[in-house]
Amino acid sequence: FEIEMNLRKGLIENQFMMYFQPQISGPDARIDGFEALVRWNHPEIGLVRPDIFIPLAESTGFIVPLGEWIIQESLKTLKKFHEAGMTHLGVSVNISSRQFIHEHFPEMIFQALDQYQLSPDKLCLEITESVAMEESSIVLERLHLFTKKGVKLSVDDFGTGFSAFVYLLDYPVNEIKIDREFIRLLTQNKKSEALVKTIIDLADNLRLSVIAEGVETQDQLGLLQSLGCQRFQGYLISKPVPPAELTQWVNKFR
Ligand code: G
Ligand code: G
Ligand code: G
Ligand code: MN
Ligand code: NA
Repeated sequence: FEIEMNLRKGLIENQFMMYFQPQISGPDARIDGFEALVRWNHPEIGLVRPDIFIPLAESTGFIVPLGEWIIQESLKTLKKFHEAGMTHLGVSVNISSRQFIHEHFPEMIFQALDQYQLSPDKLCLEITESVAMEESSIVLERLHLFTKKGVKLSVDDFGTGFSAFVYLLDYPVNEIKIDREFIRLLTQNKKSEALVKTIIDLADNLRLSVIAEGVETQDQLGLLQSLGCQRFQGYLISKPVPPAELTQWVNKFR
């Protein structure tokens, strides 16, 4: 209870911050978007990682107001780039389960896009495989709604849900994000290479875009390129950075 109070106080007192991690694509490695990643700068504890407070925010329902703030900050940052002429850039935002199925979630998203006058296809919602696969009519209904409106959908941590890939045939999603654990193992053994190749080919066959996350070395990048992957995110390119640094970064790699 006390921690929940702290989270709420944190939002009121502006202790949350958004960091952004560049995503690159194509042979000339241009930045085409960035993933929004929330941070909590606690006055006593210091920087608290989202792994710690997101599950708590989920279980208490605080994820709903926090999630709305995250969307606002992410679209505000994207809008600044669009106003500076970089209208090709998009933003990917992580959406947790409780948030995705919340009654007013779609309305909140469409209202925010409208407020910032951003095209829906410049927003990508990252949901985890377990949310995407949930046998719930509300999830499926919403995936269809967002797709109809042009909002992009990405399956995050792809491959960790031990899923039957078959759900991808029925679900309206645009992108899969290969989990960084597979990328970590990629150059270490042939089995993970085969697995990653299978995921990339599957995405190609289903006309889905594919992005590799957690790319840390030039070897991983080279191997992924040879396997047909064209979008990348990871420390090799840049760690998640605050908005001011993202601006410098984008200007350098535009
Ligand atoms: O930023 P970092 O790599 O430390 O993130 C750790 C975890 O927290 C990841 O699983 C990520 O998806 C999740 N996360 C980070 N930012 C957000 C956010 O804005 N919303 C939600 N729901 N999860 C987030
Ligand atoms: O679950 P999700 O994919 O949203 O998590 C993103 C997390 O991955 C963030 O916590 C981010 O800080 C982290 N991350 C981003 N790039 C790298 C990387 O190259 N290596 C590792 N180990 N983590 C990364
Ligand atoms: O030092 P840091 O871990 O942020 O650098 C990660 C990589 O990001 C660098 O090795 C470099 O390839 C790339 N990079 C290039 N310019 C910038 C920049 O202005 N900011 C950040 N964060 N990364 C950059
Ligand atoms: Mn993510
Ligand atoms: Na992930």
